[in-house]
Amino acid sequence: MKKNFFIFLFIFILLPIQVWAEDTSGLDVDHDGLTNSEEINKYYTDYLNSDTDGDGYFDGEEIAKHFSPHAKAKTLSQYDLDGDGLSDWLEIQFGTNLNNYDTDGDGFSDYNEVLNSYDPLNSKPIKLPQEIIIDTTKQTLTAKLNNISLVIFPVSTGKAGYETTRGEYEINNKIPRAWSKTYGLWMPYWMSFIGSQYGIHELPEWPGGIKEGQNHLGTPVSHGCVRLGIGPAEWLYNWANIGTKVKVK
Ligand SMILES: [Ca+2]
Ligand SMILES: [Ca+2]
Ligand SMILES: [Ca+2]
Ligand SMILES: [Ca+2]
Repeated sequence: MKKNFFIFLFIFILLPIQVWAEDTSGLDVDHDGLTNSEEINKYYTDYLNSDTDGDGYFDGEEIAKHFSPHAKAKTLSQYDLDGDGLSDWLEIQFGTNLNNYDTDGDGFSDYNEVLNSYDPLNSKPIKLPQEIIIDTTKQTLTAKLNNISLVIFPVSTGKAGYETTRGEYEINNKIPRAWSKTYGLWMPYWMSFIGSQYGIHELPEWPGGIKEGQNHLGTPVSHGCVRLGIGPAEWLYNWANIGTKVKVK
């Protein structure tokens, strides 16, 4: 009799409780468009509150529109839940944990790993592929790691008659401050990618210290090189390695 009771207890009470408990992760109890599991394990939102940051928009709606469900009027790119320097948007792209600054537990933060092109999901020092995309139509340069866009900068490429040649290349040399004999000017943060003649560099400087204006960025005015602004040129120079792929389209 006692044995039958326990069988009864298991089949009709404990088993359904167990099944119910397992199933809740796939449910969306607050009806905000995210499953309980996504809220608990991926986005760190309140699975019992459809609007975690109280801004009037559902958590799922915010994620779908690239807004942060944690902060009012901030996009996922503008918010950094764990404060490691890597935005929630990039954490989602790389598959790292939004709420843990060191997802793979190797002592290096997700931000540091991505900035130095290491895989933030693997505790071994594995490098991810870098790529630079130069869009001559949009006049932009995009730095990609593992095919994920890290940053987009405005550039100035070759003007009519001197167009930067489309194609696939790679960085073949880096010089912190190169001198152009042809044009008699300095090209800070020089990285050549078409032979030694064409490269990416900061806005040129004339002898005497006069620098080409920032307002040229976004307009093709160069003789074929790719000009970057103050700040972005240094960032890219430090980020890219010799051998980094460069695609001009
Ligand atoms: Ca939900
Ligand atoms: Ca909200
Ligand atoms: Ca972060
Ligand atoms: Ca790490």
